[in-house]
Amino acid sequence: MLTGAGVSAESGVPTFRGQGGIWERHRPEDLATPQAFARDPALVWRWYHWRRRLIHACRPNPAHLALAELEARLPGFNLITQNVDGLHRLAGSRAPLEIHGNLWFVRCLDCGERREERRLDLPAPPSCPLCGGLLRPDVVWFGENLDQELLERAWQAAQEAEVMLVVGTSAVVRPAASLATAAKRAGAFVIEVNLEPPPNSSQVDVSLLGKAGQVLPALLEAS
Ligand code: BV8
Ligand code: ZN
Repeated sequence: MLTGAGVSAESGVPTFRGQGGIWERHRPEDLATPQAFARDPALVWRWYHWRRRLIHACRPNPAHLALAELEARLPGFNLITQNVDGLHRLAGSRAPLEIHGNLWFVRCLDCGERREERRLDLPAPPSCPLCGGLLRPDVVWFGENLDQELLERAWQAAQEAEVMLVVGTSAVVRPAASLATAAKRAGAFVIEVNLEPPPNSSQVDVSLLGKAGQVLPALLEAS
């Protein structure tokens, strides 16, 4: 499994690209980069504060629940997600590989201390309880490397997959998007679930058009 923002869309979490996406109002390089945070930590944190409050009110939708159920039924099931909203875990997925991090965790710029931070009354960047340094959202920004160990496990899962389901991603962000290509090259049958057909250059064997919250429960029924 590789999921993107489209799997959380029906929970009310805004996607990034396309109509209503959050990149419509902000340029990603203005907010989701280490340079942006260095330049204006208060502005970048305020954006995450807004997203945390919005996502806090969102519940897993039938797509998340169907994936948690599929995991329970299928041995050797791996879920890789680009989403930072934590909804797969909330739906019961046991060990989602959150390759872009999780916005419910923060990390200290100075001492590296990483901790869960669920408070919703933090309009300004919090400071580290250990060293007083600035805390940042524990997510991967553009231009930052992904966690090597997580990425290694994701490549492994992609290369060993017999079937790869790619759900709700525009597949523009690297290296996440390359995971589907790697799976395909290693012989996996690639099924895409999206509102829109894949670009013709894509390596999708079957494209299931529709909302993840409807298609995935139907796939579960049929499995
Ligand atoms: C890296 C966390 C090595 C933060 C995110 C030039 C300069 C510098 C870098 C680059 C460059 N060119 C390329 C790069 C690499 C860059 C990249 O890929 N850029 C892209 C934009 C061209 N990648 C990186 O920088 C990565 N790091 O490469 O390190 C390196 C080091 C130094 C220099 C170079 C390289 C780090 C990438 C991680 C960035 N962090 N998020 C945060 O979220 O706050 S990315 C962000 O996009 C989210 O994580 C999101 O998950 C991800 C992908 O978006 P999608 O999930 O696909 O969502 P999107 O809105 O795009 O699409 C939604 C889809 O769902 C649509 O297809 C829609 O049709 C569908 N949909 C909607 N509703 C539904 C649905 N489908 C089904 N049902 C529905 N109901
Ligand atoms: Zn610290």
